[in-house]
Amino acid sequence: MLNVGVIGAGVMGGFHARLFATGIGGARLAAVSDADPARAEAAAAGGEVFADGLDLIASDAVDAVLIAAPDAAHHDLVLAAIAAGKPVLCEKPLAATAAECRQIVAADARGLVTVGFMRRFDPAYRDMRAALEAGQAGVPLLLDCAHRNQSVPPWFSGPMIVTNAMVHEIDICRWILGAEYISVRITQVGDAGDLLLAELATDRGTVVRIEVFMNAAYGYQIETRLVGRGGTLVMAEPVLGRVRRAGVESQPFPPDWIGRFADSYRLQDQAWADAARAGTRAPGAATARDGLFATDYCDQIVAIMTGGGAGVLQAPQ
Ligand code: ISE
Repeated sequence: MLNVGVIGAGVMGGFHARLFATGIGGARLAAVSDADPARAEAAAAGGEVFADGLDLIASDAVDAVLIAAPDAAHHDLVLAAIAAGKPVLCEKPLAATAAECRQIVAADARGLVTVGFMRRFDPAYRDMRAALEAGQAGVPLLLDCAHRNQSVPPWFSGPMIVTNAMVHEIDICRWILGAEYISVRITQVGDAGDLLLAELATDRGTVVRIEVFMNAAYGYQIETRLVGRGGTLVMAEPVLGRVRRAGVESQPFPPDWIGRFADSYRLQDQAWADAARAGTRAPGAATARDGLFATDYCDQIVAIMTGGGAGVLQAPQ
């Protein structure tokens, strides 16, 4: 049995803690830490409670660590888990800056670090990647993505549309195509700064087009279409149950990403726990290096967005 400690008991930490307390085979929730003791206690479901994540990492009761603390704390916590020799699953981003990610990559010689890009475990994305690999679309020309949130809180500021939201497409499109980005053109639509279009060229010739709309109002939705020379792949969206009423059929959207990706988080956490028990890495999971690439590309995109809207992207080192 793998004893998992969860650091952070906010929305994501609380969600992961529930998964390990109730539904991940071969693993159990051993401990939770949070600066707010009541929140930690509520999420711990009877496990040990710590005020400081570093104490949780050092505890003999914890075999593996899941980090869902605020982004700025990731770097120190991940390095502490590596130093303790414990497998660690860190929510994205791996760290707040590319320089911090680089330190983690350098320290992670044993490959203990996994970054929580959970879309890599989403059955719909996996199907699309497998279909592409099986030649169903031929040569991929365009990967067209939309990422819409119902609304964002007031503290969600300018660059976060890239570093907090678009970062998922930056990672998953690299993963689907096996390609790196070489340039980007950004269009900010409207005055509110809540709709962004990015057109990225890749080194394999495919164009990646990403719409991120943070205040789409109607619900949370992810749409992805891969147009190839030999066929088009349209990503399936989970159907939440249709309502037929008064001559109309309607289909609800989830209010947020947990509704859309609950299954992906579960599959990710299960695969990570299985691999941690076996002393290996979960196939397909994002490594520390993938975390560095995502953060580095996002930093470059933010700089380009601020400085005019189009520019060359350097391969992260
Ligand atoms: C949020 O932080 C996430 O990580 C979600 O997966 C993403 O879809 C959302 O746009 C972000 O704000």
